[in-house]
Amino acid sequence: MLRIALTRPVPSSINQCELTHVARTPIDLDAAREQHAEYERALDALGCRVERVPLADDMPDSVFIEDNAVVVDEVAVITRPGAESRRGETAAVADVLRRYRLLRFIEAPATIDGGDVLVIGKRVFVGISQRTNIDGANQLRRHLAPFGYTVEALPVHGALHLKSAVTQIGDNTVLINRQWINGFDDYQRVDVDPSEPFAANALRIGDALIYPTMFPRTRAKLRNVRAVDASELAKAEGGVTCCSIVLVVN
Ligand code: CIR
Repeated sequence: MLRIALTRPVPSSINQCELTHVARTPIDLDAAREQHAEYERALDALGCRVERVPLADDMPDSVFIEDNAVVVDEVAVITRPGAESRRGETAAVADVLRRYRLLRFIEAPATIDGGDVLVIGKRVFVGISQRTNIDGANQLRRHLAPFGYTVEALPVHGALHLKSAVTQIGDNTVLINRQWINGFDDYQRVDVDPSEPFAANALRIGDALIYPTMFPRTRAKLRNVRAVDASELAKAEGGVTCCSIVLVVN
């Protein structure tokens, strides 16, 4: 079993990124690139083979590759991102994923960002957000149902994406900000510290978590953490799940 982590370099246009809930502050390109490199080293240290999709320097949000595809063991569904400025990102990601998976495509008028999709076993949770609409959830269901997945749509309030509000941190455990999302009562829930509303985004690799240093209070509740400084990319409203697509190949 091999884990591949697809990443994409930080473009020099990142200061033109989309922003929804975060006020624009200057992003230091060198610092962002150094943090991204640290993130790739963390993936490597946790056993992933890091594979880079070519730089898209004129696409400000292209480093946030998670939004471009939903990948499960059997298929990769290429998204149609909710922000029009991001729709050009997907073609190069599809070209790489084609090596590893059967491809399916979300078509207009549906929109969906990978950040709105949380896969836990055969249950797929889709956040209905400013980026992802009901058509997006329904098309995803049609693509995944043949492989035994169920798709559950739920509204996201106050957060950019579902995975800003909840991520999986153990087989049966989620990290959650209940101000932004309801449900998940079938799981053990670890609440973010109330002073750290953005702290629910953790990237699980095997039994370990890649997790931002910025949230020390919530981090104290977590086990087996590999901490990374993700503060510069956070200014572009990105978290740790957004910067990779992790897939297993046999
Ligand atoms: C955007 O607004 O699309 C980017 N600035 C941030 C995307 C973050 N992606 C994610 O959480 N999956």
